Amino acid sequence: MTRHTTQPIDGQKPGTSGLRKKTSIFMQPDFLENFVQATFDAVGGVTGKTLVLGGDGRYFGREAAMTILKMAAANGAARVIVGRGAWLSTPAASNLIRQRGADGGVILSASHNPGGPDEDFGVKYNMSNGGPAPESVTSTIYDRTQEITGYLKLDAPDPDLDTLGESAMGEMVIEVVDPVSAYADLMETLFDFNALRGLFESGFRMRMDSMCAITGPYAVEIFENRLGAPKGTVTHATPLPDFGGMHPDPNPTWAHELMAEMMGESAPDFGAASDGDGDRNMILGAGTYVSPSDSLAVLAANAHLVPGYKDGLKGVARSMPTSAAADRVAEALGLDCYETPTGWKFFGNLMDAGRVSLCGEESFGTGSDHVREKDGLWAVLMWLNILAVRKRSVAEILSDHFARYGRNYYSRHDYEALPVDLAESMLGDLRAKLGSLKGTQTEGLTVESSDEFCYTDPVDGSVSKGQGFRILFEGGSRVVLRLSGTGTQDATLRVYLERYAPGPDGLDRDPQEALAPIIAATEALVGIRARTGRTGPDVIT
Ligand code: VG1
Ligand code: CO
Repeated sequence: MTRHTTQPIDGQKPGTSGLRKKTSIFMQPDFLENFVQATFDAVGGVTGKTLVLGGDGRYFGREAAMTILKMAAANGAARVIVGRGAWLSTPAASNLIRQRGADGGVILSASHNPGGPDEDFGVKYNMSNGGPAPESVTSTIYDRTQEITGYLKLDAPDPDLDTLGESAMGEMVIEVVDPVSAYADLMETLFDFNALRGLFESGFRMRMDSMCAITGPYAVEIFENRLGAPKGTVTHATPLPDFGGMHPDPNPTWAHELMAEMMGESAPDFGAASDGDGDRNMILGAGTYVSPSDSLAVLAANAHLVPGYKDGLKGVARSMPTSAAADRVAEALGLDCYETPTGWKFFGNLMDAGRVSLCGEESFGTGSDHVREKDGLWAVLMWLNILAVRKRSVAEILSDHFARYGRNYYSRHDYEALPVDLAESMLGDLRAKLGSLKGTQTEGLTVESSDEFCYTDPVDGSVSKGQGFRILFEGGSRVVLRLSGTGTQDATLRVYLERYAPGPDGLDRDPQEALAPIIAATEALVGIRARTGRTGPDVIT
């Protein structure tokens, strides 16, 4: 055991999902070590514990894994289960923690943020339930980073992370496992693999874009090897340290190659993409884009067709900015529906307590209680299984859904790289006038209510304040505004727009056009363009 003296480093406050920084900051002396020691301390030490370790293969991941192994050994951990090459997708890490009964895990990823020496890196701690540490733990981690004076790190040679099997580091066992197999096996327990093989045998064409990120090996194993999809179904299938220069965020802007193929002539029947660490998904049909909020609703309505959910769902949860499309399904099915703050960590208690089995976020995240993270490939398999049973196209399933439940037109507008002061003062001014907005008329809309979302966890009673500004208009339209908690520099303003159309008419409009009055009303009330000088959002999803 070797003790190194250190001193607190500013800026180690975990955000929406772990600590994310420029890679160069993570590579500065003691930066990673301080955060990891603070994390170990915050969870009561790791003496005698078993941990899972892995990440999305981005630049600095392998080096970070080596450091964390040496620290775990010096801190007395009994065993660390590592994905070969320090690779594990986020949902696969969650699964391993649960399946192996580990005490927790460290995930090395900045998720959908780009990777490389000049891009982003991240570290996240997950608990023994397999889910991200709750706010009570992340705030203890942060407190600890501000008072840290030393960390423990074994002076040992770098371990071999490329050979499966066990080795010793000091008193600790390092177990290198295949990152894919346990996860792929779990998927076989949830989905009808025979039906899916039949689907591909019948000539069904799919394109899966892994965006040079971690799902490549998982998707090749599941779709091509186990389900018989033609070789080459999965593109960008090799995880690269810089994601091949791609921005591994599965949305129409960043997955533009896939979009072009799916919107073009002779498009495949089904298209999907996932993000850096494999927890996000985008779903497409030939000529059809499925918004994530609608995807959650469709999965809720059809889950009983999938073997793993044949007895029905326990309940449904969505993050507050996610559209209420899933609420309508929950109501029809008589299910409880929960509204949580942004970030998967808020779903964990609800799943552990058996209150919900399906969760989703508008940010291309969907998942169930099979793990405690959102799960990109799981969502793709859910859609495939539903398509195989219903024998309808993605477009038909979507239009059936809207005809039955109505349509929640929805879009998110992101304004990136805003000066932090400007973004904060804009929202500060909005906060100041929140109480007086009721009754305001603008652009033909009347404000019905407005508030700042505060969440009380129904399981443990913990309270999370300041989780986004909501302005509701009469008639059920709304806008939500909040600042991103995953960026690594400047501020990103997220504006979430929603309008409900009950049908039967007006269900196939362009969302931007359907939302135009709300976009205009938001500008009148908040003045985003006026104050930032921008002419429009940087990313529209
Ligand atoms: C974003 C999304 C949020 C998601 C989070 C982590 O957070 O909006 O819904 O849970 O990313 O996803 P923010 O604070 O930037 O809005 V991932 O795939 O980056 O772990
Ligand atoms: Co992610």
